[in-house]
Amino acid sequence: MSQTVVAPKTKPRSKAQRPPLWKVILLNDDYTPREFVVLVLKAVFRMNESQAYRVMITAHQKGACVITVFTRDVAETKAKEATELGRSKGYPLYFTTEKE
Ligand code: TYC
Repeated sequence: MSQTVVAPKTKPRSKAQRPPLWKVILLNDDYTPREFVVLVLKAVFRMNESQAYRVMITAHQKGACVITVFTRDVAETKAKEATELGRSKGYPLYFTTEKE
């Protein structure tokens, strides 16, 4: 006897279940030392050395680099935390957020 196996319908999750995501963006500046940018990326965004280095060098060369996406609250908190780490050392290091 042959049987037709029907794959379960996978309805896309409704918008209500998928909160909009916000990008956290690293902006380049002329003063913050590269090593310090890498340190902040590792500390705040839990990146390893090579991930952090790649993000830093991309921002350095292109002016900005998307680091990650989070819900709005988390994105804003992380961006603020990272920006404040730079500020605490007197650097103009800046992280911003943008709706995806
Ligand atoms: N441009 C900085 C320098 O040359 C390093 C840097 C890289 C700063 C990325 C910020 O987001 C940044 N020292």
